[in-house]
Amino acid sequence: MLTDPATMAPHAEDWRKRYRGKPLAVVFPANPEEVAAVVRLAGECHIGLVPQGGNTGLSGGATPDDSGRQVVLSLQRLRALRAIDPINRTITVEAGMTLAQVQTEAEARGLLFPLSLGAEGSATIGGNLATNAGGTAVLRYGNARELCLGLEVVTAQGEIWSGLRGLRKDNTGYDLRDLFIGSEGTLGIITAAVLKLYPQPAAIMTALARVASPTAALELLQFAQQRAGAMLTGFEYMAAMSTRLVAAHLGAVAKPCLQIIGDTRDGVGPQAADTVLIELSHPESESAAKEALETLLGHAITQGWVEDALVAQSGAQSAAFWRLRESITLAAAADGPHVKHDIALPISSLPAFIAAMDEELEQRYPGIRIINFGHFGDGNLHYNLAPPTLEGNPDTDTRRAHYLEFLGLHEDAIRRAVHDRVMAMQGSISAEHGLGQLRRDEARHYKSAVEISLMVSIKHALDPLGILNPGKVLCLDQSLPGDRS
Ligand code: FAD
Ligand code: 2HG
Ligand code: ZN
Repeated sequence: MLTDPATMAPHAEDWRKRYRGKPLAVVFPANPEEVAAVVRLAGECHIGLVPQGGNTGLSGGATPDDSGRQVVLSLQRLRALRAIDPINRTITVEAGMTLAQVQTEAEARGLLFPLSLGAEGSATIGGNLATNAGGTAVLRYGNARELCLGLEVVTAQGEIWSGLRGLRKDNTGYDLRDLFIGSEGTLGIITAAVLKLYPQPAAIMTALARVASPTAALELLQFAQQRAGAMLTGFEYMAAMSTRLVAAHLGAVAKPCLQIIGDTRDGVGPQAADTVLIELSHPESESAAKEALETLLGHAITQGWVEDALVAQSGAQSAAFWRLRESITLAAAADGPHVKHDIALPISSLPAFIAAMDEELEQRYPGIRIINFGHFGDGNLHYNLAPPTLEGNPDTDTRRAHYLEFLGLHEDAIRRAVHDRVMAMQGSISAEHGLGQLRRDEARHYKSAVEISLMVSIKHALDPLGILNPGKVLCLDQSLPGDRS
């Protein structure tokens, strides 16, 4: 247990350093029984518990408030591999095991755990399930929910529910597993999970393609799905501004990709362009995978959807393409504060949304930088927005102050404009990062009174004392919304 503010500091703020709380303590139980004992004690003392895994969440869900009355409950010591069944293709791990470790354990047995995201070295399986994480392979394998067969959960009463079943089918009443998945630590504490494994594909081939427009990207997606079917395992979109930021802040990462993304630093080479990263996984061979990808891109070039493309010639080149994609968040963080969005839309609406939203924001906020990228194949965009840059070459502090001033004036209006359009187009304001504290009130604004009331009823039934992650997802102090019914 930690109680010293200095040693608690890394657990008291989120990855983006947007939220900082004042925990009473940070506790590190070693097994489910100890987690249960902590929960019972918290119930007796009416202390809020904030579950925390790798603390890589992007919605402030794992950050305590500043009341000094919340305890961070870290799952990091629960990291055992409990069982693996290669025939049933399941792995049972404790919640604090990192996603990368689960991937490694599967790989060591010739199997694949397909969940994949930029923070996988630190993010934990418990956090992945609590947020129902998505990432870059949802297109083929689904999100965290679809990769989980069973759970072990400590309830708000401090009891242990063992639902560690490795079954593909189980219709025996209410699905408690699915209730806990995506509940962001507000209904129970996940201590272990049974996860689905897949055969390793014989070959994985990636390509980077300059696309003429979001419409062209959609044409390419449709064609790739039609041609490659289940072999299409990744389809990521990066609008020019996102790769431009990587080139500006992480030049070495962008360098191997400049032929496609454009040399954005010295004006030499092609102009910055929108790019798509495509991944095919082939059950037979590398040559078959390469041929399939080259044929697909050849057709796309003939059709004018793709202007230029590079098929990775080695594992290292493929890794370089993925590094570009996964560095956008880091480059944007290095650039400074910005407004993050994690929206989902019907895939068919993506080009129309991008065109209309870009136009509206550019008109309202001249110079605004649209860092739009994401899991295009899932209809999930990270439509992030950074303030206009300052003229000249200001030092970091001046730039940061300018950005903060812009966001102080406009952040709420920008968020509302984006979310209003998303909702008008039958989308969602969070595809994969969850509500946490960042989008809690936005969700309340858009969801119907019926939906909020059902969510409140579930929360009251499972956590009547309100000790699990208070203030996240739902605000129980507020009356139900009357603005939408
Ligand atoms: P934490 O941040 O510790 O917690 C997240 C939430 O889950 C909190 O509400 C917390 O209270 C709760 N929680 C944590 N553990 C438990 C538990 N055992 N039981 C109950 N509740 C718990 N996310 C995506 O979906 N897709 C991406 O592609 C993606 N890429 C990312 C890239 C970067 C560079 C970064 C920094 C983040 C990215 N994320 C992405 C967000 C983040 O990595 C995921 O949300 C991840 O699933 C969080 O795992 P964690 O262990 O860090 O959870
Ligand atoms: C990704 O897809 C992550 O890279 C992070 O979900 C998105 O930085 C973001 O907004
Ligand atoms: Zn994402």
